[in-house]
Amino acid sequence: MDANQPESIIGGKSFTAVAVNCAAKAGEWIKSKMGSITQLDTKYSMHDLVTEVDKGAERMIRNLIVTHFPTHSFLGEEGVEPGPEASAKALQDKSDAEYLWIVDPVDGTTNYVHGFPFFSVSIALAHRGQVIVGVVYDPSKDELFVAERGKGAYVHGRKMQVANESTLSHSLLATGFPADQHVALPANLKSVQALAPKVRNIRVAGSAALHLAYVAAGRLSGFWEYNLSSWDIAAGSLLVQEAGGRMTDITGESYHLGVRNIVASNNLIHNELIEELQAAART
Ligand code: 2AM
Ligand code: CA
Repeated sequence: MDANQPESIIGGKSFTAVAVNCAAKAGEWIKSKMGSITQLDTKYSMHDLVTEVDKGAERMIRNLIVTHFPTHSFLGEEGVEPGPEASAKALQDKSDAEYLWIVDPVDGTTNYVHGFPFFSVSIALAHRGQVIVGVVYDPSKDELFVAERGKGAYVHGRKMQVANESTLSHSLLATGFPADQHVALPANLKSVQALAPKVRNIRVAGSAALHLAYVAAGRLSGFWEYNLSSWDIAAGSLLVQEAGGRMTDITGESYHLGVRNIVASNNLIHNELIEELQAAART
């Protein structure tokens, strides 16, 4: 073994193996609990739900990660107070971490509660602020999306490649309706109104992480959403990049963990998509 090789490379395989193991275990458990929710709480607003399953799944994932990597840091949605300020501060507080696991135990909780089978477990590992492993697991379809930096993105062993649409008019996009009813929701409704006539169609399926995995898999040409948190995006960002896509914020700035207004695409439509989003924001 080369002593000069960074630990991220030496340990790369086992990091990914642990991430996959956590996602698979938590995903199976989440699925087994579907339809048996006894307590439903709201967080930031009546649109922002949390269940005992979100909390239990995060505990399960955190325990597994701590067992394998006791020196690593952990940022999970359920360990942070609700609301955008608390999310941003929690990430800022961990900005010195060498290795940081960023976890959303159930991305798409509203779907989960309603039995709409589009939710996921999202697990990322960042090394000095850069995502090096991203895993998104969809227990409803038993689809596991995995990316390692520099090694490609795979769904059940098949290499993923983003879609090849080169214009918005041929594109299938996805977005999300934010929980914040005052600023982010009206802003995104303007975007939808501007883009809907210009694209093939728009889907709003309710899990940002899974939408990003679908961009990576070439099932969506692009995705945008406002006011997301690091745990909604981190794992999916690497899937998209490793599948040949592009990740920026709405101004075109390259993706980093602090980005909340995310634009993901197959690269080919990216500039056109950003121009339309910015034009809509000016109206
Ligand atoms: P969640 O299910 O983990 O909360 C749906 O548009 C997307 O927005 C989902 O990824 C959902 O993640 C996320 N989301 C829901 N409420 C949110 C909030 N208050 N702040 C940020 N993201 C939220
Ligand atoms: Ca969640």
